[in-house]
Amino acid sequence: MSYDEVAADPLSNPVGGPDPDDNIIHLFWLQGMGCDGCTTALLAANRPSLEEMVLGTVPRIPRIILHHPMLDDDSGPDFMSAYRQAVEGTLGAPYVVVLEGSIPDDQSFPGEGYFAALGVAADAPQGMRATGRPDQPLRVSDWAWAMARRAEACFSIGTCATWGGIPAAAGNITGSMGFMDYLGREYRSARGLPVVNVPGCAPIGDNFTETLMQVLLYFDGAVKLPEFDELGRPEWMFAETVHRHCMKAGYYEEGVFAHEPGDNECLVEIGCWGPVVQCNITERGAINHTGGCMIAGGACIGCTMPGFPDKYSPFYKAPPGSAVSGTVSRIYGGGIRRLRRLSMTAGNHTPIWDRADHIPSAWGIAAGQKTPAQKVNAYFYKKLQYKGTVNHSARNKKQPQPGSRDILKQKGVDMSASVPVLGERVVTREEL
Ligand code: FSX
Repeated sequence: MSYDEVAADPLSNPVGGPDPDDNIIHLFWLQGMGCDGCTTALLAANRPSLEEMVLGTVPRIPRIILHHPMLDDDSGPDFMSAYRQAVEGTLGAPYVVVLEGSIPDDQSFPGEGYFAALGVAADAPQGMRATGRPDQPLRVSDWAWAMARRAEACFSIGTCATWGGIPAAAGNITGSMGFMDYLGREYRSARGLPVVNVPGCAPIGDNFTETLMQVLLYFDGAVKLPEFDELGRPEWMFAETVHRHCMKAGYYEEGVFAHEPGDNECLVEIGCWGPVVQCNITERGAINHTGGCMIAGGACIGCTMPGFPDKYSPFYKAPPGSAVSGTVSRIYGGGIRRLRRLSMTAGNHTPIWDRADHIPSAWGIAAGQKTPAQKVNAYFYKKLQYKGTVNHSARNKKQPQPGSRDILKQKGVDMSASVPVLGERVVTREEL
């Protein structure tokens, strides 16, 4: 069942929910050509966290039995036996497969060559290619192919597993590719799903755990199948560009640009591709809604995109398109910025002192000290602002001038004696 078919009947659940008496699901982690950053991202996830998933504390989600080459207690044949049972169909429970890192093209090697391995020939399930000695490593590419057939769903975590990523960049000899590329366009899991893709180098851990939870909730019948885009990404995470939610986007709008990484301003002129990159890091942050590339002062290098890294390199150069958009932004943004400064200055002063010649605090400009630009801006701005509604500017003018003790003192009033202010007697500090 494809995404399209499921979308036509969103609550369809072709296999049914997990057995409530046996509410577990195995998660087999495969590591291809990567840097283990995806595992680090998984460990940093907290909505939900790996701990919550393996403890089975997420409502309506089966408890996850994690099989991970780096995180498992077991090793050797004890660790590999569950992988073998999954391929042979004797595991006794459903499972999903998660691939981290890309699949190298070691299938092209006749015989025993490999770039990424898991287990040895002695661990091989029936039918898996295992040549040579019993201690000969088994290829991850063979495991991925053998396990995908019975998997409830297959996930790519990270850009390497999704599109090929750095191991597929120019000059790499491994011929690496993404999980979807490897399994083929027609691949569907036991539940009818194509490979689910959660890119990013490294990915946001929460993007992965949230997607996994959404798919498991769908299997449970609790929710509709989540929306995925035409590239198999969670649509709600990757539809928007980095720039749209970037905390530095306001600088771009006003035509103010950073000169070096770490500067506060928009980073587009020092190599940021955020305006054309689909990623939610500026919304979600890296870990626990904190940090992330632009938040930490780093330019977006397009790491979630299929074209990464070659279509976004060299990372230190500004994207060619930014020369045009940046120049336009400097011209109109510069004007907008100056007008906003006028409004900001006005907004930083209280209306009660607008007519006074003596200002008792920092948030007022003496009437005689306003610049012509401030006066003109205030006049027309207020006209437009209050048009068709209550004119608070006019009402402010009818307000009595407050009797600040500072102003009274400047006017020569004896401040050692109590004074009447607005008809009331104000006592001195000494009298208090
Ligand atoms: Fe790739 Fe994973 Fe980049 Fe690394 O292992 S997505 S190199 S940060 O983390 O595969």
